[in-house]
This record gives sequence, structure tokens and C-alpha cells, in this order.
Amino acid sequence: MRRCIQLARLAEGSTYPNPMVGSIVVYKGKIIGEGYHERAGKAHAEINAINSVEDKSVLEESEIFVSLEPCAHFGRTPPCALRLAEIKFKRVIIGCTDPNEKVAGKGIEILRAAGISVTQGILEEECRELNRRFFTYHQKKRPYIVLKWAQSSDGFIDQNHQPYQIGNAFTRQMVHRMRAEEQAILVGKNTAINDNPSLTVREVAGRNPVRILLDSKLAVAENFKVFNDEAPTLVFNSVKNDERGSVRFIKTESLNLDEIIEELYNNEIQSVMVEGGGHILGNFIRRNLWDEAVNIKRPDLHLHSGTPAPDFPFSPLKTEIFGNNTVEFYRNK
Ligand code: AOF
Ligand code: ZN
Repeated sequence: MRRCIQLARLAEGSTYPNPMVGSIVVYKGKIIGEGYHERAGKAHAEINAINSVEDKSVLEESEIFVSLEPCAHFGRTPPCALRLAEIKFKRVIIGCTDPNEKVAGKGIEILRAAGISVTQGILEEECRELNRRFFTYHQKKRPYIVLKWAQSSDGFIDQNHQPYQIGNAFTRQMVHRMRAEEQAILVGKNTAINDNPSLTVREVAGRNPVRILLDSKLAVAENFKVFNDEAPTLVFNSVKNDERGSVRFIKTESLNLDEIIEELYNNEIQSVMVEGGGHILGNFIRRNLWDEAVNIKRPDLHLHSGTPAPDFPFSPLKTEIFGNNTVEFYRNK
């Protein structure tokens, strides 16, 4: 199962809205096939593992391990549970059940009904942690939320309300790596205008997240970097529904937090990194709508005045030092 998790991770950040899944085929105690789910629309992990086996005649005498319950539905691909039942594997070993209503428990039922021995809950915690975004989306009906901001030692996120580069080369890389792992990245109109960020992944290899811009009155002009064609952008606004190239405008009533969460859910956004500004971060924190937070600090920097960092009365899970930045990592348990 550990090997399944390793395999699944090869597609980190690339499978949305599908989960990361890894699978191996074992014959007489030896791994004879391996596979993982590369991205939505492509074959599921088990199918890739089966296809990688050279001598298909031993499949019936083999066991198959999968980090997530085999699917039971006709989606972008046919149900894997049926395929496993057809092959008549000696045993199917499952990491955790699938929270997706289309599957939940039904995959295991298909296998058992076909008389196949099923063992489940192997490294269950690790398998759920691997797909914590997918689980949160299906179980809580909202995206997994990661907050990120940088602040000076005296608690400001900018200087006199002007952008100030608090992060350094190391933490920029770290942030880009985080962006590549989340499905979407969200900012408000002030951040889009003041910082003019492109919100893409440049410092590491990886996929660009979907950009979510909260801009009720459409104040951000077309020439701002959030609108470049490097990634899709969704603009939640109260003016219009429209589509232009990589940009989609989605009209919502008031853009309050509940509406934003609902729109993200409806647009199948399973995880979102909230990068600011301070006001938006504060709203998420006050409503306890967050799962992870990353606070980049610069202990040697005093900005004296500016936008105050959000009030965040929690203890970090760990602290790491990257040059002149100290980074605090939080989990909302
Ligand atoms: C598995 N193995 O590798 C994956 C599974 O639209 P589809 O056909 O790709 O189905 C997506 C759903 O199938 C997804 O939401 C999840 O419940 C399951 N994904 N299941 O056994 C896999 N990717
Ligand atoms: Zn499947």
C-alpha cells in the first residue's frame, strides 16, 4: 500500500477533480504490475496496473492493491470494480473507501457480490491524507482551503498600503510548489490591482492553478496579469455572466463568503489557496473556513505601518527557517 501511495503521488496536482490513486498487482509475493491515475479522463490506477502486467495469464492467481476503493460507475471511464470482478483476482486490498456518492461502498459491494475476497482499511489514514482535498470536497461539500500570507515582524502585510516583498527566493519557490498542488488560487480585486500578480507557477515544474478573482464591480482592467492566458480565470462578480478566451465571468448576488464557497463547489473546485488580501483572509479565519495555513514571516523586518496581518490566534504545527524568512505551518484540526 505504501508503494501505491508513492505511485499515486507521481500525479500530485494533476488529477483534479479526480483523486490521486496508485495500484499494484502482486503475484506470489512479488510486484508484477504498477500503475497510477495520471489525470481526469485517463485510465484509472487499477487499469494501468493491470495493463502493465506482461503475463496476463497469472492475473487470476494474483492480488491487486489500490489506495482508493475501485469505482463502481460509468464516468469518463467504465467501472473498475467490474473489471476486477471479471478478472477474478484472488484478493483486492483497498486503502480507503471512496467518499464520492457515485462510488462510496458500491465498488466493494460489486467485488464481494462477485465472490472476490476484499480487505479494506490498509494504511487508511495515509490514504485519506493523500486525498484530503478530494475527501473534504465530497464530505463537507466545499473546497479544501489553504490560507497563505506574509507579514513583517511588527505584523503588517504591506508598507503604508503599498506592496512590499516580504518573501525571499526560497519561500517564493515553496509558494509556487504549493500553488502547483492546489486546484485553484483565490485573490480579491485589491490584491489583483495593487500587486498585479500572475498567480502562476514559475519557480518549479508544475501545473498552473485555476485563478479565482473576487471582483464584484469588475474593477480589474483587462491588461492585469490575472487575465493573461497562462491559466484559466474565473471572475466572481455581480455584473455579468460571460466568457472570453481563458476568462469566465460568473455572476453571483453579493459575493459573501457563503456564496463564494457555493460557487467554488458548483464549479468543481476541490481545493483553493487563498492568497489575500488581508480582509478576505480575515473573513475565512473568522468563519473558521480553513484547513491549512502558511504564514511567512521576516523577523528582521519592521514596516511600521500598513495593512495589518489577519488575527490568527493558533499554534503552528511546525516552523521552518528559509534564509531570512521563518515559515509557520498550521493545520485546522
Ligand atoms: C479508482 N481509481 O484511479 C480513480 C478513481 O470520471 P471518472 O470516470 O474518471 O471517475 C472519477 C471518479 O472515480 C472519482 O471522482 C473517484 O470517485 C473515482 N476515481 N477511482 O478506483 C482511480 N481516479
Ligand atoms: Zn475506476
